[in-house]
This record gives sequence, structure tokens and C-alpha cells, in this order.
Amino acid sequence: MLKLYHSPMSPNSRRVWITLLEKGLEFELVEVKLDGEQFKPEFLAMNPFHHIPVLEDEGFHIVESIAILDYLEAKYPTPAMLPKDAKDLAIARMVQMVTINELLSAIMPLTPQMLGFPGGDPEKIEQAQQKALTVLNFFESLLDDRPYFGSDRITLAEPVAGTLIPWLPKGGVSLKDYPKLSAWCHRLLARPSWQATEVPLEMLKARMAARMAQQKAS
Ligand SMILES: N[C@@H](CCC(=O)N[C@@H](CS)C(=O)NCC(=O)O)C(=O)O
Repeated sequence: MLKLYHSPMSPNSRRVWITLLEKGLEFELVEVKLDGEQFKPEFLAMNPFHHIPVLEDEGFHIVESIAILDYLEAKYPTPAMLPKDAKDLAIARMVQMVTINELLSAIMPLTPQMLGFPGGDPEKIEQAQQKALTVLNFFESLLDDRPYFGSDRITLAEPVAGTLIPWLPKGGVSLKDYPKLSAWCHRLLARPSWQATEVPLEMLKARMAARMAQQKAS
């Protein structure tokens, strides 16, 4: 059976978890506690870079969440989660890559605010919010009258972007000027796969507080 090594805290592993659910696959979840378990020799043997997620399929280990999504699509093609049309495929890929390369890296300064912690450098927060707005503008322009990016059905773009965009309002980045994106968010949040993988805010806050205390002590 497929085995997903993950942490419920991690958006990188949540995108794989959601894809497994959307594809209706049977799998086992193995939580890796990121307070040191990722450095144990048995985990490093699967991923020498000590990151989750890792997917295990019949003894084969795959690291890097986007490589895992591509593997799942190739090995378990039904339901299809990548558009066939060249332009639509480019849209889905752009959404994945822009989320990872532009949005995720830019919004780190917003994380404490998203989880309800005070403080942070106002200049860095402002810069992060501006960058997020640039991404939102771009994404709004990519949505047409179909419910998903380049598709009538959910694609591999959604588990990537759809696990970050809904958090932006908590970081002071409103979606109200982006009607298509707002509707897209509501559509995703109503899906059983999003609901089954949602981590309670209190749990995220507690883990974040523990991590901050650990960093302070070291
Ligand atoms: N590019 C990797 C990033 C994975 C990643 O950064 N995972 C984090 C959790 S979100 C992690 O495992 N951190 C623990 C560590 O680096 O020791 C992917 O997309 O799979």
C-alpha cells in the first residue's frame, strides 16, 4: 500500500495528502515529528535532505512534493488531474510554480500574523503583502468561466495553490477584490479532501509556539 510520510503542519505534504484523497487511493499516513525525527538514519535513508513529504510505493521512495504529484498522475491516471490542452496545462503548471517560487517564499514574514501571534517587522510584512497581491492579480487573470485553473475539474494546480491562498486573509491580504479567486477558494474549502486535511488553528499555534521557544533556547 502507498505510504505517505508527512506532517499535518506542512503545506508541502498536505498537497500530496489531498491528491491521494482526490484520486481515491488507499494509503497509510505516517507522521514524522519535525522536532528531530527527520534526522534519524531510517528517515535519512529515504530522504537525505530530511524533508517531508516522502511517498513510498512498493519499496520505491519519492521525495519533492511536485515529483510525487507527477508520479501519482502517471501511475494512477484516473481521475485525470492534469489538462491535456497545451494552454490549460501551462496554466496549471504556472499556478503550481508561481505558488512555490513566488508566493510561498515571499509570505514567510506573514506566518506569525496568520497564526495570531503579535509582532514582526512592519516593512517586511508590507513587502510580503505586496508580493502576495501581485500573485493574486496574476491568478485572477488566469481564471476564466471554468471552476478551476484551466479546467472544469480539479487539477494538480489546486492542491498546491489551494492550501496557501485561503490563508492569505489571515495575513492581512484580502481576497475581496478577486471575485473569481474568492469563489475558487470557497469551492475548494467545501471539498471533503480539504476538510479532511485541515489542521485545527489551535494545533498550528501550539506547534509554532513550541518551535519558537526551541529556537530561542538554542
Ligand atoms: N521542496 C520540498 C520542500 C519540503 C520541505 O521543505 N518540507 C519541510 C516541511 S514543510 C520539512 O520537511 N522540514 C524539515 C527539515 O527541513 O528538517 C517539497 O516540495 O517536497
